[in-house]
Amino acid sequence: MRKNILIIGACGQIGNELTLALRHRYGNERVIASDIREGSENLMDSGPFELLDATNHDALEEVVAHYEIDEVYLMAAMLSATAEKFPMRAWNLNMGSLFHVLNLAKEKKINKVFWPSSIAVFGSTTQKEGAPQSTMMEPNTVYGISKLAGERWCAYYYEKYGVDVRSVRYPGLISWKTLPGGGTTDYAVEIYHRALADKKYTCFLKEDTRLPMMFMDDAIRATMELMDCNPKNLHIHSSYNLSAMSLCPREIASNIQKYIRDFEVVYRPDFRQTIADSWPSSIDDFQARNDWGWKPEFDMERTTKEMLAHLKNPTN
Ligand code: AKB
Repeated sequence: MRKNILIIGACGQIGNELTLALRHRYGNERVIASDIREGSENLMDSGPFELLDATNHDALEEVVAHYEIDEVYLMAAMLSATAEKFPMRAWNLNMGSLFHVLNLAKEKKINKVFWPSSIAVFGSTTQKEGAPQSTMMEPNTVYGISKLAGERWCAYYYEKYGVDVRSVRYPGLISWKTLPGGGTTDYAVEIYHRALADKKYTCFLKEDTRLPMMFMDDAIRATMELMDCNPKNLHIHSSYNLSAMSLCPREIASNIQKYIRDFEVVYRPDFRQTIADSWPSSIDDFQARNDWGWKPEFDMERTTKEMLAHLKNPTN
């Protein structure tokens, strides 16, 4: 099918890989990358790019009209750790951009929307192991509050205005192409970089802090599979729980030590420990498996092999 796609926040950790994957599938010219700053050469050189502030409604509307956009993937967001430092800026970016996109869909200027939620929607009153799809949700981070509010607005726009908006609650994402920024799960990427660079890492979470994690290839595939799914099969219009692994820093470190024997990690928890402690350690993604056949392919062993191989030789 011929369609034009806009990625907002294309230079971020997920946006970058998603843009490249969508360009591979739909053709470079049909996938328009946009961000508030320029990104990697790979992204900038492989197709159209627009400098775009996701909170600027008129600029967004202009890009949508100019490229005759059918689908928007709204990946711009301020993540959990940075959002604690700038609560109002985080709220304005995370919610303002979502309203702009949902309203364009309500006005039939675009047909379909993808918007990412997060495990941050859960809080300390949610059960720690196997957090269910529908459960007690009392997030106490700015980011988590914005994601939970966003989920409710997505469901509202679907129910009241028939907007086709799809979403997953991403766990911490492990990737080698683009660094994450400002998240609580960022340690799970930094640890691989430091292991290769100087065989030492100072981790900002305690060694036994277990959180839901996923390798980026799985996350991209999940996103594309959900967007491909026949709407009749989808029963969740807020956001789907999505799961692959449940890992703690000590486990990742000892997995890396299989390949880099003298790799050392010291643990110096900072303010991000409180955020991590409020999140579940694992997620029940039964509904995603049931509705659109979700199944992860990467476990910790495979993730570590991929991370070390690609970071050693990024042209692989
Ligand atoms: C973060 O740590 O803030 C993100 C997330 C879990 O949504 N990676």
